[in-house]
Amino acid sequence: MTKPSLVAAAALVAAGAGVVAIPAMAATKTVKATSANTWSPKSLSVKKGDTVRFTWSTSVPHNVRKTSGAGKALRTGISQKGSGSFKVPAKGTYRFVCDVHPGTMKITVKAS
Ligand SMILES: [Cu+2]
Repeated sequence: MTKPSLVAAAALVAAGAGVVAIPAMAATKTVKATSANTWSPKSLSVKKGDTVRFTWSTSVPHNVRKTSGAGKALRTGISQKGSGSFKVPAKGTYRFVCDVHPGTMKITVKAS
């Protein structure tokens, strides 16, 4: 190989590397139950592929249930201490509630 062709090959490799999409690292976002029987935060923005993890450890029992959005169902048992995780499969809007406190413990998760 002559030197010019090496340079051309290197340029091609560099150009190719530029168009390869580097997947973003999937993140886990945590949502916690508060003593006021709300989720904190009350709304959340995530990326497709992220995991939303709900946790609670309070004097009052809770659970988490997905009420809308794509993907698998999520419904945990009701207990004073527990958790539930949902991997967001696609862009869109997802809603979750606690069945014990559906009026106050609801959260909208928007995935982009
Ligand atoms: Cu609750």
